[in-house]
Amino acid sequence: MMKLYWSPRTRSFSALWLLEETGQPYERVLIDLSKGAQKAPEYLAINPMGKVPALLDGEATLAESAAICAYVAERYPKAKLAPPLGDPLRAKYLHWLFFGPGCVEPAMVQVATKIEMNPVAAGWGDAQRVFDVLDAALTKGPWLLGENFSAADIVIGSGLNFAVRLFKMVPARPSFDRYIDACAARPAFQRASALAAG
Ligand SMILES: N[C@@H](CCC(=O)N[C@@H](CS)C(=O)NCC(=O)O)C(=O)O
Repeated sequence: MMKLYWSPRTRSFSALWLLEETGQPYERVLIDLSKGAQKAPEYLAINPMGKVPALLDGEATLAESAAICAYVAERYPKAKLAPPLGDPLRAKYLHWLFFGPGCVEPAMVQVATKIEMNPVAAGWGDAQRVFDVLDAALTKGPWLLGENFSAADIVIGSGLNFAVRLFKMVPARPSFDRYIDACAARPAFQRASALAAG
């Protein structure tokens, strides 16, 4: 059985939500950040970054929340959380999956820290552009791939939920509200939220 190393109220949320979407059994292993458990040598052997989440699956280990979402979506194809190889929808799936850690995450950090960067040099441009692009992509919906919900929605939906609803770092927009509401209406999201509340 897969083991998810996690902690409440952290970026573990997307991995939790995705595992709940698969309906597969998995074990949660709490890493107590307040006690520094993330720096224990046994945990650093799983994720040398000393951060949650991380996943153990037999002999395989990985970290980085978006990578865990991609891995688990491929591991359980019956859950239909990733377009299969050869499906043209896979192009947009990968685009949005990488847009999460590559653009949304640094844009959120930029909003929180107010650090100014040269937008030509910064891979995400600037926060305004990232949220404008997401706004346009989400205006049609219901999901990033149209009618097909995917792991990319879990990565982007978790990030937007944190940025717009939980931390109110990014102003709400009609497309964000509709999308976050659609994410939050999913039973797996609700189960993950209950777990993540600690
Ligand atoms: N890029 C990582 C970021 C993970 C991350 O920053 N986790 C934080 C909690 S939200 C953490 O474990 N912090 C503990 C520490 O740095 O000591 C991912 O997406 O999984």
